[in-house]
Parts: sequence; structure tokens; C-alpha cells
Amino acid sequence: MTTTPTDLMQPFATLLDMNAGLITPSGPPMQRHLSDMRGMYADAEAEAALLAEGDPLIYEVHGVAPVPMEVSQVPYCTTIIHPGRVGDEYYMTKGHYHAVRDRAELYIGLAGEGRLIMQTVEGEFRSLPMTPGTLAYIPGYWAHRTVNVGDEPFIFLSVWPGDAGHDYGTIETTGFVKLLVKQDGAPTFVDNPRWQV
Ligand code: M6P
Ligand code: ZN
Repeated sequence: MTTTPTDLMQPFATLLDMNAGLITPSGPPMQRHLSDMRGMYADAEAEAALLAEGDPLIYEVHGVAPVPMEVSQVPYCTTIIHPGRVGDEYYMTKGHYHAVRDRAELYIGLAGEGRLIMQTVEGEFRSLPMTPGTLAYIPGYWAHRTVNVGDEPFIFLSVWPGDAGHDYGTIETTGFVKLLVKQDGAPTFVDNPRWQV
């Protein structure tokens, strides 16, 4: 029989405000402004104009659970993507692969309307709509980015294996296969001119 470790971790609970996406208690949020994502939006002129006007806050990550980043743990956090666009392109997260490539992740929609876009290194592309209640499952090997296509904050909860890690490298240089832009008033996918396998 397996015995209980002597340095046994204690159970704990935090409180999630499902509308606001805030977790209590938690430390300060990680905030990403446009200047933290330079070059990731396609319209360089629109990016420069927004940076000159005051560098908008694009998204925030709240309440990463205070657990060791080990495979036996399931850290969680919320992400709040504010509404807005850089040119025609909707506000979005940077997006990442997991450093340990086969690690999966679960996204749970809480508020607002978004899209979860995913791709493999070979350029296979998938998109899932996310609204409150959506349980979106991201298997290993799929890079993932979330995009706010609505007029309110798009908020979701994430849960992942603690050793997954983040690998932004290839996303920062080439981005995703497709861009999500507002065209004729609706979210529309267009090819990313910078994408190359
Ligand atoms: C989700 C999770 C986090 C991630 C965050 C922001 O909450 O996937 O691990 O950090 O989104 O996404 P990114 O790290 O790609 O900017
Ligand atoms: Zn992830």
C-alpha cells in the first residue's frame, strides 16, 4: 500500500468570482500591455499609434494557484482579455506551446465571447468558440491563443499539469496560421502573411 508522505501538502480553497474573473486570495495579476507584445499584431501602423496614445492593457492573468510547478500538481488561473482591436485584429493573448509538448490544458469559459485558436508546428489549425460554460480541451502539441471577439471582457479559467511550462518562441516570430479580424462587423479568419512552416 502506498503510504502518505511526511511532508504532506494541505488542502486549500480559494474563491472565484465567476463574473469578474478574480480569485481571492491571490497575488498581483500579471498584466500584458501592447508594449509587452510588440510585433505580434499584423498592423504595425495601428500598433505604433496605440503605443503613442498610451499603451493599452490587453490582458491580465489572475490567481495562479500557489503550488509547485510539478507534474503532480494542477495549477489554475483566470485570464481576462479586454475588448478592443489593434487595427482590425482583436485583442488576444500571446499564445504558447507547452515546453513539455505533450501536456494538455483545460479552459473553462466564464464571461464574454472569445475564440480559442490552436495549431501544430506543421501548421494544422483549429478554432473553438468560447462562451460562459464552454469546457475547451487543448490536447498536447497544440499551441493555444485566446481572442476576445466581443465588446465586453472575455474571461476564462485555465487548469494544467504543473510541469507544462510555456514556450513562446515560434509564436513570437511567425504568429499563428490565421489572424482573427473584424470584417463587415463580424469576426473573420484571414491568412497570416508572416506564417511559414
Ligand atoms: C491561460 C493559461 C496560462 C497563460 C495565460 C496567458 O490562462 O494558458 O498558462 O499564461 O492563458 O496566455 P499566454 O501565456 O499565451 O500569454
Ligand atoms: Zn498552456
